[in-house]
Amino acid sequence: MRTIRTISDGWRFLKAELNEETAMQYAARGEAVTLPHTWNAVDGQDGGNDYHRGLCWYVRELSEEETAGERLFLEINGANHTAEVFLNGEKLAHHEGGYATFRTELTGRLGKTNVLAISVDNRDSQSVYPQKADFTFYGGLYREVRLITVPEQHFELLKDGTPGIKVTPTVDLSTKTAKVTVETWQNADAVTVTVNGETKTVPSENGHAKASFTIENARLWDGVNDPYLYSARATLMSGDEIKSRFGCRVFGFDPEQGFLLNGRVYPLRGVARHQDRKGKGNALSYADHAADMAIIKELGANTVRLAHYQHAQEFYDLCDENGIVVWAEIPYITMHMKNGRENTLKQMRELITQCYNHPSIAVWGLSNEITAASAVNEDLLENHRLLNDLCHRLDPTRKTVMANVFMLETDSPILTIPDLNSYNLYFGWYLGELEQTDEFFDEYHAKYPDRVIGFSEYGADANPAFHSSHPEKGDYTEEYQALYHEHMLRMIEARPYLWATHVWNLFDFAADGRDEGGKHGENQKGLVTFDRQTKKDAFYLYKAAWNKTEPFVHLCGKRYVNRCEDETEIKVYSNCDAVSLYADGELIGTQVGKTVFRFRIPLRGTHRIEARAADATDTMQITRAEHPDESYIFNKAASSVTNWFDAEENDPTCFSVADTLAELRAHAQAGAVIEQMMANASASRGDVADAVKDNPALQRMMGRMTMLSLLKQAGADEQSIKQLNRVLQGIKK
Ligand code: GCB
Repeated sequence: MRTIRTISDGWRFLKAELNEETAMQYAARGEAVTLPHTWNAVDGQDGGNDYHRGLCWYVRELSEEETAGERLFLEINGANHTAEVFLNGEKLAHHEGGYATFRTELTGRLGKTNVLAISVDNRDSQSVYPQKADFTFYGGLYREVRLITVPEQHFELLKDGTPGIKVTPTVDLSTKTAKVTVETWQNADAVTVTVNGETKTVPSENGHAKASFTIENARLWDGVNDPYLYSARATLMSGDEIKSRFGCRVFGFDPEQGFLLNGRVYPLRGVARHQDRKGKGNALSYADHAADMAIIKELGANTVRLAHYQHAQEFYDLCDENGIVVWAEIPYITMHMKNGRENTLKQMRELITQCYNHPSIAVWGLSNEITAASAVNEDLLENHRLLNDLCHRLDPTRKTVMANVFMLETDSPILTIPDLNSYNLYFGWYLGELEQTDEFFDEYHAKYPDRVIGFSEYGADANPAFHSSHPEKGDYTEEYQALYHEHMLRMIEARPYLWATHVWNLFDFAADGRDEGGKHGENQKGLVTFDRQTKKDAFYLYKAAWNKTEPFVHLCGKRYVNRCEDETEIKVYSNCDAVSLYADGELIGTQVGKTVFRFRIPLRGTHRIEARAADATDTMQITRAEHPDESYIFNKAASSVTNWFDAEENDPTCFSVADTLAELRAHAQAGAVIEQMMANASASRGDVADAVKDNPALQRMMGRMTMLSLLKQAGADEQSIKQLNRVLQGIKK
């Protein structure tokens, strides 16, 4: 018999860099905490990039009952970043990497009384990933900690946090037959395995056993349509038993057709998810995970990129059950560390070993934007080759992929390493114009017709408190985010070859180093707010495009109540092909179309607006305001730059900041001014600026932008822009 006991309560937490002896000595004075726990739930989310990164202790006494049984193992499902386990002062384990499960055996080390002390450390490191990334590295024992008791003869528990059972289904679509191989690891002579009602006993050689089954007429795991799960059970004579669910499916990737599920074209359209939540950090309950999955289902997505690290097993389970195809990855991100190679390989080994059986996982992500702050040198290439080979060795059934940063040249040798390609592009947000995304993929696809390409990240920040009838890049309004995604949705729909697309991000998440868009410490690219309470308009755009379950209609701009204009646009998102709009009970009009429906209505006082499509309705109230509602505007200083410039009379025969970078550069004198200014700016911006400088494709893109929009994006103040404009106005065209 195997017993699994979650030990959540009774822990003492010491936020102090002590040695284990002192930690145990002072444990009683520690704060009483319940797991899961993080010490950064508050300071990791409030901005300032000053959250506590240190070594802390969790100490707990184990009761006699808890330590009973033949063999006793401790299972830790997530300790960020590095952990050490001590039992009665003796060090039993050291684990590097904050997102995978690891176990250690306590048998033979137990005394009369038993004190468990676990140090968890999220300090800077030269060798454990992640170290540089746009999210908070919450420290803590933030997932379940369990005690597992097994008989003397038992399934393997230690190696890379293995579940002890590996199930490989191979499906022949023409005959609908699945060959299922079940492998187990144990210290016994034989194993009894049951799959789909058939039981076989097979010998174990050198601790490894393999049993094969055939399922005729297999019911496929068919994504959101029918995520059917089988189960495999393995038992030993001793009574130890383990189970795993699995799914019979075939994933295909094609440079023209994109993704195929069970032989048919099945475009992967969805979102990326960071696991954290407002007020809780990464210390989540099952209910939190389930609530996130319910939002993915409501959206109608069929894929999720579980970024940027291994997520909780509960979440991969939810993906299996709901038919959501997963991109899984390790936190090899932003900056390559020359001493980090071993850690990337270890995190990948753990990810694959622990997640192999999940039918929802389609690809292993080797890295994310790894060239953002590192050059493509031999060490980085070698690291990727090793990771890629490791993935193929441990799992020949799945493909590998990387999420590349926009400034990585498309002819970079690194793109030839993984099986599939994918880019994170933020044109229309950080830099450039929306259409440059379309151009990027068109050029890429034309240049590399044999490569499978995807869109691994795109998004724009929005604070649902901010609104505008003239949304523009950088204003953080809900309306700009919606426009941004309308463009991207059209762009994606016109390019069926994109094997997967993932909105960055489903939820706002903590990046304690950020301070923008009216919030401290948050990346606000979510379609839903950090507390999961507010779905921004862009959420409903995708719902209208993807969720086909029932007629649905959404009125945009519900939070944009006070509108200072005589006429206003009412935008409706719907999955129906006709939408009628009513103002104060009167029909304004009916429009036939797809996803986005636009109406204009005159504004006089307060109006009740209603949209109807099939039997779905949505209502809101808006008001004609006398004065602009200041609470809708973020950063008045920045927006006044635009106002100031629009009002300025420039001499059109001379250069100005309204000219594009390329126009300015083409002129000797104006070009010299710009080069000088850019050199000064990039001196203070390090690696990224360097990478931009050396990248001709990016230079071309920037060339098409006006100097004013480049300066605004770089955060230039009004005075410097005026100054430059004055200089340029002195140069005849
Ligand atoms: C990226 C990164 C992601 C960031 C995102 C952003 O490309 O991969 O981690 O959060 O951009 O919002 O800047």
